[in-house]
Amino acid sequence: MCGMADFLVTGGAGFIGSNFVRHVVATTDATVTVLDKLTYAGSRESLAGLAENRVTLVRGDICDAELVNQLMPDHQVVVHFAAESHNDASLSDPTPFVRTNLVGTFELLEAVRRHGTRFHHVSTDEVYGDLELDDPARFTERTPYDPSSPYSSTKAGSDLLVRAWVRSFGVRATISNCSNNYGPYQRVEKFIPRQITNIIDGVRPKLYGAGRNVRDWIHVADHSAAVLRIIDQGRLGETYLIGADGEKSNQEVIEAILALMGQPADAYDQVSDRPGHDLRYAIDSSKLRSELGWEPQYRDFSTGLQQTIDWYVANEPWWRGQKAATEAKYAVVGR
Ligand code: NAD
Ligand code: TDX
Repeated sequence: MCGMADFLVTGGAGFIGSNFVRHVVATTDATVTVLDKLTYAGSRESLAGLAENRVTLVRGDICDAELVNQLMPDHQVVVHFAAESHNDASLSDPTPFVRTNLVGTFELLEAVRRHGTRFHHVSTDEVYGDLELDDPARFTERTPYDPSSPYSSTKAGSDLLVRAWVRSFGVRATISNCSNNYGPYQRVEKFIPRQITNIIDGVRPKLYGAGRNVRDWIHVADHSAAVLRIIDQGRLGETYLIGADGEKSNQEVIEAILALMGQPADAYDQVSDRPGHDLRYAIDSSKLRSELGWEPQYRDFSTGLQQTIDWYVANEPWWRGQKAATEAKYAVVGR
């Protein structure tokens, strides 16, 4: 590294992190260092085409205290996306979830404490557990924490570490908890890209259980813009929920993908359910909208979904190498 970069983006070679880096490059003059371990979930190709004088990739682990401390003085803001992020993987082996999500966040907090660096922690609505299908309630910043899976419990723990470091040590941090993202560069292990790439391969999409579970979908570009807005204008120590009023059952999402890809509405298979499967997530993002004036740009799910399908059709070299190994892991658990 030479010179001062504005942002240190952990997990910037992953799905949301790489979209965030592209958003920063497109909408600001800032420079970015990406710190990413390049696990199975990260790839250099997700940052392809970005100017070298704007974005530098450092391959490394957020649990590596020495490396993290070395990078800190050269950066003004840490934007922390790095995590083990897949619920199904956390059921097969929780070990890296505890390490990266808890210990990794701890090491970053210790480094920003030492150097006085501004910190933004990216988290998930799953920390609040789940809602009943017929419950009119949505999650707010005041909803009690009640995570279900090894993934969401380690994310909840990381949020609590951030809150404690703010209160105990005066760390200058904000937290955002976002709903389910979709868009380009998402690993094919996740629901929407898995089904799009299945259909491209002539394989029937796989719906867990009856498909009644509801997720609150937001386009990744809207998430990126919200994170940047919170970094610019958010109040220190505060949590902001990010969501775009996109509640849909998994069955509705599969049927939408099938329709846009010219397949019959019933051309999918029901497979065994995920153990402990959260029923419904729903975000009330009125604090973010009223305090910081953020609004989602993608209001029509089928438009965002069509663009996402087009991206996977056009970018097969990006995902082809992941597909067989991902499906082999699902085959082991019968999903
Ligand atoms: P992802 O799995 O696509 O990317 C994670 C990235 O972190 C990868 O590039 C990986 O190589 C990197 N990484 C993992 N362990 C690391 C370590 N120890 N050190 C350095 N880098 C490491 O995940 P994503 O879907 O882009 O999620 C990013 C963040 O957003 C996560 O914190 C996740 O909890 C949160 N989030 C995700 C969603 C969603 O719908 N995907 C929704 C809300 C919040
Ligand atoms: O093949 C599938 N069939 C299916 O029905 C897969 C992979 C998933 N599903 C269901 C399970 C969920 O109800 O679709 C829904 C979405 O599944 P995932 O894409 O695995 O996401 P989810 O478990 O909801 O978590 C996601 O949103 C919150 C991200 O992976 C997390 O990182 C984020 O915190």
